[in-house]
Amino acid sequence: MENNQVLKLTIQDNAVAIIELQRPEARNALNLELRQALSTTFQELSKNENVRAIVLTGGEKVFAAGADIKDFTTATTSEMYLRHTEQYWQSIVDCPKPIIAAVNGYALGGGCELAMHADIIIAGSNAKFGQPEVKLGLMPGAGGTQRLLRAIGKFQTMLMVLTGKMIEAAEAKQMGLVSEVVESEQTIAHALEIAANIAALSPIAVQQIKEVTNLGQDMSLQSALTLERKAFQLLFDTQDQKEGVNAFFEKRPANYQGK
Ligand code: DAK
Repeated sequence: MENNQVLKLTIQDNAVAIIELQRPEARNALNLELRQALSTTFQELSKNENVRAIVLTGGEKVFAAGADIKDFTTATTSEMYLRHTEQYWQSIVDCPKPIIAAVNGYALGGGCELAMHADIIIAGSNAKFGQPEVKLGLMPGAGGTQRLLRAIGKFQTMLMVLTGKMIEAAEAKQMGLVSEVVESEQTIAHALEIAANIAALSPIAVQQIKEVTNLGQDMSLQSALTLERKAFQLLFDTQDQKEGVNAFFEKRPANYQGK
């Protein structure tokens, strides 16, 4: 377990890592320190062979209330540009391992954008999603307009980003913004269960599936289908693929080594 002031990292024996944001006094607002810590942690976990799936959570009460608004009070355009905060988000985008967001309470602005960097979103029934930047005379800046658009379509996106309206968990599920809604006390446990299931599968297959699914949504269908087929073929050169097929016929659980 690794602790710094704004984030707690736990790596379990089952190859599941848990990242918990820890700025409760500011509703887990993403200040520079927290963004840097997230970035470094995702870089470390990407390389750590003992980690096969990652759960990202803000804990029981709040996921994240967005960027730290204190960082915006006097900032000028050139200061904002020179902060290059996109580099911190990029470490999450580049993480090849599956990320499961466990969202309780508010996921607003950069918090909603952070959740959308995950591959699976488990929401507690108390979760609330929103992009309220417009109410601050701003707009989403870490993918809010574009990731929402791809997840829920133009008209639901426009309603959220133009009004700053908050969406409850059940509605978010209906829209396609979350994968599953569970009782709030169960959010983290359920995300951990899904992560454990994925961590027991072949990490090479899992990572190929993540990569192809994410890349494919911005490609033409024909190119994406070709990418998918090539990745499928590539898996035949892995020991895990042979192990998976043999285990099926031998009626035993597969033991995937990631080779
Ligand atoms: N920043 C800083 N402090 C925050 C905060 C935030 N986003 N959200 C809450 N806090 C602080 C409050 O100021 C308060 O501090 P004290 O007064 O106790 O010192 C404490 O947390 C508790 O907040 P509340 O008293 O307001 O708590 P409630 O439970 O009543 O309400 C709330 C919770 C989350 C509904 C409310 O605090 C709220 O509306 N917060 C602001 C939400 C918001 O507007 N978020 C969007 C921020 S803009 C970019 C990347 C990302 C972004 C931009 C650019 N680049 C890569 C370029 C992202 C932008 C944003 O997210």
